[in-house]
Amino acid sequence: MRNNTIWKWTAVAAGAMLFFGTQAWAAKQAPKLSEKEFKRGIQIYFDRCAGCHGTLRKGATGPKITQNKMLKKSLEKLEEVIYHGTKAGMPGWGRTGEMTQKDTELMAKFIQHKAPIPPEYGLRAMLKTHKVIVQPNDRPASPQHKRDIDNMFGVILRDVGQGAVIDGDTHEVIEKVKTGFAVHIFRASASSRYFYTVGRDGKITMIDLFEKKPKVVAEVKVCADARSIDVSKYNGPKGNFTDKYAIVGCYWPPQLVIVDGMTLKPIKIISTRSHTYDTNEYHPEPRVAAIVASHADSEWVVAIKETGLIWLVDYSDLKNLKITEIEAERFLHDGGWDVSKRYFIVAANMRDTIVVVDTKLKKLAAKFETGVKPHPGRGANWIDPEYGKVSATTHLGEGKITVFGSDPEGRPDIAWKVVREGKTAGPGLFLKTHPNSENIWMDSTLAKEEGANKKICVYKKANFGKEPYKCWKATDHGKIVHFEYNKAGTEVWASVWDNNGELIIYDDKTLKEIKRIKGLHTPTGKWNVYNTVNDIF
Ligand code: DHE
Repeated sequence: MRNNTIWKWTAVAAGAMLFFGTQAWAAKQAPKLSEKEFKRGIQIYFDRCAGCHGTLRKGATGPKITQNKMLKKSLEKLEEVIYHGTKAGMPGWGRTGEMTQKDTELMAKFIQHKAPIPPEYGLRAMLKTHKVIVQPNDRPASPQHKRDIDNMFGVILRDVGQGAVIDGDTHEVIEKVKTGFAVHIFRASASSRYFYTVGRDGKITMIDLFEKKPKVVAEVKVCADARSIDVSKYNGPKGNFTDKYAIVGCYWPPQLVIVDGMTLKPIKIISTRSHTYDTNEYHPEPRVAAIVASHADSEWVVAIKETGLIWLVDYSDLKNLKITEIEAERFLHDGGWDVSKRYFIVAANMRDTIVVVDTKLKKLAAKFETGVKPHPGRGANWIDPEYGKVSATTHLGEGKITVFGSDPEGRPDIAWKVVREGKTAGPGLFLKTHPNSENIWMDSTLAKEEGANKKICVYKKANFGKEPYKCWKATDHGKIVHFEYNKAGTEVWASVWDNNGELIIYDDKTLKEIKRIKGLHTPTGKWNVYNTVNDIF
């Protein structure tokens, strides 16, 4: 027994020596960087790399790039990868002009250093940033304009830290408001009155659409790095929670933050640090990916990327919080609802898998492979003439759209099975449709061939072949990214993403261009109020 204990301790000591020895070796090998260069490395890593590789560089959508692994590669090799990108999907930051040659050299050296661990971010720090610009009681009781709020669009102007609110009827930019840096998504409140935005810097803003011109009425920074936000939507026997709370999903620190839905005052922080669903290994950085508000109960459906868990967070009693933990798949990312709004469909992109959760039974419904790195955005749902209710995803890793059955009650034979596949103009990010449309639109934003990321492809629901019905070059500058329909489902809006950005508005029936809204800096995602509140896609 005693011998056993001695052996155990000897093994621990030997392990520790090996570990610290490796650390010392690593520190010795790391190329020299001045304090100023190291700080610049931290900033560039946060802006360009952390989203895919993780703050602690343990890997997710991109591979693990820890110091020990990077020290085994030459600086020349690392510079080449950072400058030119890889076939596996890493962007060529130098090639696209987003990093200078000098920065790629700096970053090659930076990743041969140990990943600096950013500080935690708690309630006290959050409260210091909290501002209620217009108190709820001082806000107008009814709209102070004649516009149709339901047909307004919120548009991200990514690199200038702004959001534009555009009138979907007149196509007029009503107002540009200050938001967090590189806002990732807009979500409309359940009541349609507010837009909530979340910046990559973790700042959230609440925009009141009743004001004469859309106005930020509250803001707070709740994370150092974030991507997702949603509101409480439940109104039933447990009470009326419409817009009572909002929830923010942080990348760093890895946590969920629940805030008051009317003032954004932070109420509760829930850490997501836990163990991977399959190997039960502790993960120090499980980042929060997509969040949606359940239609079946007082719950948010929260996808936790690195642990592969989906949490159903019940907001009906925050003092006695209940979380249902569903084992799903690792590296969960983006997702949305099927047409019945019972099934949450989300990509586990690095496992080439789509995961489906039944929010009524609160259980995993299915997992199946679709292609290389599925990326549905919020997805697309329609009625296929042969297969009935179907849903679809595009892919980050290949130019492919995959269509699968999504009606377990009506067509159990093909539910959560791939029924169709088609080509797109290249690896893409988003697809979109609308119940009143005959078409499905998709981008190829990540395509590397000359000009392919400037294309739009459209498939016909009634005649879905192996090739798109039509693909065309939509712009001679920037890249095409993301689509949104107007409320009636008659127009499709596409973003041209660059510093001289614009929105192209198409007639969905004829696929003809109606208008370009110019003068928008780096427009990316956009959300129509009605379609967002009602989860129409
Ligand atoms: Fe996104 C959705 C994370 C890169 C534009 N993006 C999401 C969601 C997550 C996410 C978790 C789901 C939020 C939800 O529904 O609650 N995105 C990430 C990343 O980690 C990644 C890969 C790298 C990063 O550092 O951010 C990344 N995303 C991008 C882009 O490069 C895009 C095109 C422009 C940008 O802002 O950086 C981009 N992501 C979007 C958009 C959505 C989105 C427009 C929402 C789509 C929708 O229709 O709702």
